[in-house]
Amino acid sequence: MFAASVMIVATVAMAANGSFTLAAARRTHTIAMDGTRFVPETHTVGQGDRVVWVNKDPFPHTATAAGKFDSKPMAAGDAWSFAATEAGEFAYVCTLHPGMQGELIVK
Ligand SMILES: [Cu+2]
Repeated sequence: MFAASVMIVATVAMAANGSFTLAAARRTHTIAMDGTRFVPETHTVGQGDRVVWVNKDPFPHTATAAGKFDSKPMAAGDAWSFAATEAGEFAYVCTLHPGMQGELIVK
């Protein structure tokens, strides 16, 4: 039993190391949904980077660029991530609050 526990720990450590190597090459960016706004409203990322939207409001939001990406409704406190593989300038909205607009620029 003891030996099996050690093996599990070693496997987790290797996975953590692999994730760290990927994170160094491709950054992760966080955009908050806060006060019915995207913060920041415009954000530039590198192609291949990961973008994480975090809903800090006490009600649902979406991050939706028609035909490009769609978080679907995210409950309070939820996070949704998207790999920005395609270069371009993507205007997006919250479909639940159409005045809530953002732009993701992927270079
Ligand atoms: Cu919203």
